[in-house]
Amino acid sequence: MMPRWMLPIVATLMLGTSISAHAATIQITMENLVIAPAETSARVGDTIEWVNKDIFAHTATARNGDWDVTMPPKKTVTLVLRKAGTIDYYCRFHPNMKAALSVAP
Ligand SMILES: [Cu+2]
Repeated sequence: MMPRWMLPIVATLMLGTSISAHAATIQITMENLVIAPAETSARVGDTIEWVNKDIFAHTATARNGDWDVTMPPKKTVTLVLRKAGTIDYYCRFHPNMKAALSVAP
């Protein structure tokens, strides 16, 4: 049992946690060989949701090697951002498909 006086402190801590954990889910579409939007801003902890609307596979391949995600046709693949920075990425199958992701800490 914790002492009664600690209860408000514990409640405040829990509230603080839920306020800071405002991670967003950001959708990026791949359709007709185009990544839209081409530039996306996000924060560490956010989830990127790539939606492949094409009938062939695409990838989101970070040029700095941080991640390489494959989207099968008509599928959505998610990635939780763990690192800050500006990441240029492209599709390995269609190198003309390019986009950038700015991840704030
Ligand atoms: Cu592609």
